[in-house]
Amino acid sequence: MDGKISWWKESVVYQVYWRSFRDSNGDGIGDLQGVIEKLDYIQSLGVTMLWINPFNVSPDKDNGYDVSDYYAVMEKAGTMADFDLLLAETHARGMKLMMDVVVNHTSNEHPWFKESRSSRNNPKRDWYIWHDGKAGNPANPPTNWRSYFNPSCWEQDEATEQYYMHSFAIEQPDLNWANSEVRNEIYQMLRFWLDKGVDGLRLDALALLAKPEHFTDAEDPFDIRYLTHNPGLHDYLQEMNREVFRHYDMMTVGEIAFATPTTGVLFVDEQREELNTLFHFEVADEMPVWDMARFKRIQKQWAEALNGRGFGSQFLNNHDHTRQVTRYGNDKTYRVESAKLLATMIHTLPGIPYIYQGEEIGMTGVNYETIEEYQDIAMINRYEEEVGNGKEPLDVLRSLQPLSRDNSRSPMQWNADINAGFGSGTPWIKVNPNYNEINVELAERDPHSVLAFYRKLIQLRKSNPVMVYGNFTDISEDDPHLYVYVREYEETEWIVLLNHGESSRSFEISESVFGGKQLELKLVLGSYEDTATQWNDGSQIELKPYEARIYEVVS
Ligand code: ISL
Ligand code: CA
Repeated sequence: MDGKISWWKESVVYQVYWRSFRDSNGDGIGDLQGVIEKLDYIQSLGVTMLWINPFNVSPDKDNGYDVSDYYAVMEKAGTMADFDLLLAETHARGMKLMMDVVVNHTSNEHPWFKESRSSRNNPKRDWYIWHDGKAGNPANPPTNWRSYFNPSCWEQDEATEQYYMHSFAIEQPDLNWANSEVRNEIYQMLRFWLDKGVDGLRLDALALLAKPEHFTDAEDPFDIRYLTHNPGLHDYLQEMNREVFRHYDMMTVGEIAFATPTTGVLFVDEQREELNTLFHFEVADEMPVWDMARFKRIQKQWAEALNGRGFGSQFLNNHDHTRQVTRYGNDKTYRVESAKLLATMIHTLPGIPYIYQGEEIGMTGVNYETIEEYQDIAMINRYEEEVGNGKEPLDVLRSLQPLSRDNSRSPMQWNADINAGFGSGTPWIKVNPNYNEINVELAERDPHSVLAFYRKLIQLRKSNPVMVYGNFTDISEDDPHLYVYVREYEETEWIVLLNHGESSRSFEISESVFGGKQLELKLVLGSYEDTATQWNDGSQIELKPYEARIYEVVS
């Protein structure tokens, strides 16, 4: 990897889903003051940047991803003064702050949309995507396209009889990025926040900005890739970079659904001047259960595509997915071990590591008993659609639970007090009943906790550029349980060994990989306590269930 050295590549990002983090005023909803209260804790992890989910004014149909005023803070979150304080206090602790901006769509209550829908010749009509019914018939939606959250991405509007497009909920109409007035409004809004001192932007749903060239039916409406990667997308991003990004010392990460290594590199190639980094979803959206062979293939292909050209990200879940230890580890017998293993992997693979709040104590997914306890619009809409199609309600509930977005949205578990220490009011979403056993307070007292291990991993990154800039070579090939790879930077060579399995396994480090030399390894970090610090006997390395080790090659 011979890309340039940059501060943002050395980031470790902690994602704060503020409404589930800490409720400072007892109304049951987390808020910005709550985040401020916990900044010392966040700083104690060693992370360099916070990603705060959207907090702009919003009717909150999709937890803030439906913005009705980009220039103000929603009441639930607090005030602009709270935000300014959060930013200042974050900076005072030597950390940076990344905002989450939603520019593919607004809320249907945004004044722009209210104007746009008011008449066919309103000056803002063209700010959104309006179409006649199919073949001029107002009774038929323009195409058979689905939205992420509904059976159709079209909603007919009574006032003018036309349909508007919404890639997500009905209350989230898509902006028309082909209109330069829209683009300029968005750039101005981004500058407003960057001028305040925001250090990074996580850009929501970016792959959807450009709309399909032809509004014709899809062969398979369920394969919603047609909503993404349409012509013009890269022109918008290059313009955004020219108009906004390059004028600030900042970091950008684009949420790029359906990016493959081949298409993904186009967003982050340093020569192209679009984004710094991206999230791809070949794991979190597309790999429902752990699949070692598939995961290795994904990592290898991305590492090859990005090598020397651009920089990626590592995460196994965000606020849209089931928690990683539940989905990709074992959240029962091996909760602690598998949480440490996944953490080691995310922090040692190439790319910027993202920690989703609670992951650092090994929080697990939830299983609410009834549909009423779920809050996620994606889950609720899908439930209604399937029950409406005649399926058995309980079967539908059971089938949607494992991947419900609410799995990661239950309140942060601080201690064993009421509501897990989240706040005194009834939480907007139920706490996970396991908070008596899994919480920050307990983890702080245990030197072998998942939390203690995260702190070590994060510290390592700060003093070892090999973790950031090192080349990546998978030396485990198709072993179905063991993942072993080498990172190499300047004079430093590290070997990472991961046993993603529930029985002990051994690995023979073929010396041919290291030019036939007699290997001597020094332990950098191990997830079990009793690991010898040296290895030089030439025999196989035996790994316990879910064990993770990092070695440095000494000679
Ligand atoms: O949630 C997903 C799969 O579980 C994703 O496909 C996700 O819906 C998609 O990546 C877009 O997500 C982002 O934009 C949405 C918002 O609901 C999500 O929370 C956000 O991360 C609409 O703004
Ligand atoms: Ca609150």
